[in-house]
Amino acid sequence: MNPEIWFTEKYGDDAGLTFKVKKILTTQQSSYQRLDIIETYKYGRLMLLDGLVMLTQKDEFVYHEMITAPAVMSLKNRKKALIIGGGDGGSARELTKYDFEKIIEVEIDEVVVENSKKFLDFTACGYNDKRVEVIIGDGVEFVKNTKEKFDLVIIDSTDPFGAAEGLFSGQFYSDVYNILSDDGIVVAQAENPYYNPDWFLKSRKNMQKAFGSNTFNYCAFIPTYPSGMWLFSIGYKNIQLHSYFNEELYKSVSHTYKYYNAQIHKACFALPQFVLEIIK
Ligand code: AG3
Repeated sequence: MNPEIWFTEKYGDDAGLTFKVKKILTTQQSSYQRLDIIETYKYGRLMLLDGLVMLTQKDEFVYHEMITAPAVMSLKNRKKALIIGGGDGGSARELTKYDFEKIIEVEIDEVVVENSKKFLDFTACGYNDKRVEVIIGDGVEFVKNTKEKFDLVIIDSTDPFGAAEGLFSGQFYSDVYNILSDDGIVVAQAENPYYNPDWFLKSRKNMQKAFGSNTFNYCAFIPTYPSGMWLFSIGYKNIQLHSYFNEELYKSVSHTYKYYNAQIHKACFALPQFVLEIIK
């Protein structure tokens, strides 16, 4: 008899999302977290950190396009980009679609980068581009200490506890503000409004402490994250860029998108009433 194996990510004590597992590809304990990469029937390969779904092969395109494209289309300059976290390489892959001169990724956990290269070539292919430099280290420390300026900072973190807790703090966002160029933009994944409205609010409030009314939120639909509705926080150093859309750049890369497009660029900033109530 071949027993069926199912994996469930639990959302608290009484809900969750379950996948039928074809194969467990690797299980490791790093200094920071437990990593599992599994092969599922419906969603292809899945990366879990501490039992939480970080990405699936089938729907990672939504998250990685949406954590990058809306900001990139509003940028004036595309010299240097910084990714904090993002060890699977998906955010780096997206940024290599554009003409950035340099893309630095600061990921705390080498085990995530190494195993992504081994098992998740669909995201780790981002690392093949020569403009991408990976620094294994603490993003909080990097942002505090670097003398460099960046046009774009992407905060591609896990949920806000353990290794990622500092990436949701007010001090961190004010350090990010200081390393942005004059027309710089920051984007952070900001959790979901159903199961973790407090985490979402923390992301928004703390970004607001540094970026004030230049802070906005937008959403995207990612079936394998808790509730399927995912929020992002975005902060502009120069508020005029919130309404700037780089038509020419969009035309040159739009064929590479599977989720993002010009309509989504506008529409994603429209938030449901219950989300507006959370941030009121
Ligand atoms: N980072 C955000 C994942 C958060 C999902 N949370 C959860 N499943 N409880 C994903 C990293 C992809 N580069």
